[in-house]
Amino acid sequence: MQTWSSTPVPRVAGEPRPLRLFDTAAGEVRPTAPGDTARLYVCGITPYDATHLGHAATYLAFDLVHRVWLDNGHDVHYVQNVTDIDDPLLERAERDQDDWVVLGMRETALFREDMVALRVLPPREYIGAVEAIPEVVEAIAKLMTGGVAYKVDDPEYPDVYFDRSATGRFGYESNYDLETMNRFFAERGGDPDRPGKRDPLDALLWRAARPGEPSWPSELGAGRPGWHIECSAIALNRLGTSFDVQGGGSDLIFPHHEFSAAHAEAVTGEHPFARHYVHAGMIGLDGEKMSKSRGNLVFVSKLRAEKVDPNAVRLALFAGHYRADRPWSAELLASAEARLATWRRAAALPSGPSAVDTVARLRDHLSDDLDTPRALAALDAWAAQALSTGGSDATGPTLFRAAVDSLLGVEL
Ligand code: 5CA
Ligand code: ZN
Repeated sequence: MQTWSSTPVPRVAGEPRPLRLFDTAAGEVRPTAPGDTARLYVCGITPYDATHLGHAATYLAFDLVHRVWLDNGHDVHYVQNVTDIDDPLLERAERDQDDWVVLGMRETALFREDMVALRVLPPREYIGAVEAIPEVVEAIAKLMTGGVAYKVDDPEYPDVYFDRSATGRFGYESNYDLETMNRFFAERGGDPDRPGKRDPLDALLWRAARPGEPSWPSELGAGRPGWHIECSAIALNRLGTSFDVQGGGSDLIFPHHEFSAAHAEAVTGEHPFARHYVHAGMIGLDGEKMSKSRGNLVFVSKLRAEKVDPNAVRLALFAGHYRADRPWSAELLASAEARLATWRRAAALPSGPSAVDTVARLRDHLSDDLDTPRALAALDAWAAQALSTGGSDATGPTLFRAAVDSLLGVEL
């Protein structure tokens, strides 16, 4: 699939700091330790509706990971998928009498436009589930050979499932107890009551063709991929095993990332799938998680149509910590717009205070598990000083502007 374009990110003077991130599996903030090439996988959208501010917040958090690694001199191999075949897409197409392929293409195109507008650096590889079907089938075939994937005993619909006990480590990524796993599995697309499974928590790998549903011929029989194996195969085939960061929103901790890891580790025999599992908090509106199923959505494209400055959207979402569940509100946007205007006035001054220490603090805070609230406070302090007492350093405003652009992705 086509990725999207962006302007290059210039290097900013000063010393970079190694990036530390909270790892869900370890339950603590740990340093990332990429080689020359940092390897990042972030779960992409299911394109049955427009991108809302919850999605945007998650991609913006990982955009900061991307930018901090670039600042640290790494080449970043960033892979993202698009779940362009799955139940929600088929259900929406059916409801709206639309073609699921056209729906997916339309919403994916809109997502790319939204990401460009929000100045999100593109992944190097942007891969659709449909185009990855041959890789998914190959991975499932390996699991079948290893005896950890099985067909249910149903002559009509011989779906293929994954035996969750395959690696002996199931649960290491989420650290959830069985009761929590059961709850989230049922809530988030699992099918605990499907007859014929070895264990209610075993996850679907390959769904045998049903009348009226799209399907692809394969050695497993005609069908379509399950959800978790899609991300295992796409990530493994491009990043290899033990890549640096697997990312997504916290609603993907279980079952999605637990199973993506378990599938991949059962395919390769190697642990871990990813060295860090990093999760962004949920953006809410009016006291509830923003979600397509609840319908309480603020779309990025709608804000763009209202001529809201995308740089203000970035600042509004960065005003809270990426891991915190936090609400979107008109007040949040208004205060981000005010901050943006202040920073712009300060950056336009012919001279100001030195920005060297401010940029060092910006790097310190971002490298400390993307602490954007403190990063923004450090930048506020420079802008306030520049506008009140001024300064004679002609490089101050230019360095301030360059660092805000490269590290936060905000154009002043
Ligand atoms: N296609 C799958 C991942 S393989 C999927 O979850 N798609 S999605 O469209 O439902 O979500 C895309 C990304 O946005 C995921 O990382 C998800 O965790 C994140 N996300 C969804 N809702 C919110 C929200 N309210 N706040 C923050 N992130 C969210
Ligand atoms: Zn995924």
